[in-house]
Amino acid sequence: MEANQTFTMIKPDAVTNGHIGAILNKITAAGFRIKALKMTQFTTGDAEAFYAVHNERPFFGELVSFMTSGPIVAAVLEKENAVNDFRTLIGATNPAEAAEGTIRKLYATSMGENAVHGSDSDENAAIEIAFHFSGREQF
Ligand code: 3AN
Repeated sequence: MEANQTFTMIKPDAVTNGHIGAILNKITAAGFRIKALKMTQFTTGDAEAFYAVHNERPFFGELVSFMTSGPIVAAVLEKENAVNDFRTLIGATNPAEAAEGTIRKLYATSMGENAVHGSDSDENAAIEIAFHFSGREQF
């Protein structure tokens, strides 16, 4: 299968709780290659734009306020079947329902503060990668 890319963020809860290294380790151990990586922080405007698809959802305000509450680590990951394989590695949105051994099962605290983001399609991965990284930041 052809290698493709997905986009991830280690969210403010996991950064604050000291899980950056452990999460990156799990990602590379699962066969993903890191093609871009940076620590950054969303402004309110950035977060509202990034999550615009959710702006009618009841948790939108909570989501924006959480995602701007501290730094994140953004990354571009490459692997065969990257989008789907990464969703499997991170587990269900609600950590209580996430499978054993998944990143959310290990490191997430709640449905909102769920440790990591993973793109849900190739199309959205491309949009999310372009949102965070210029061409010269991708290797
Ligand atoms: P996923 O991140 O698994 O693709 P989505 O796309 O349904 O999940 O939701 C995007 C983000 O919105 C989630 N990662 C989570 O932080 C937040 N979120 C989703 N559902 C809820 C909820 N019921 N309450 C609070 N936050 C939520």
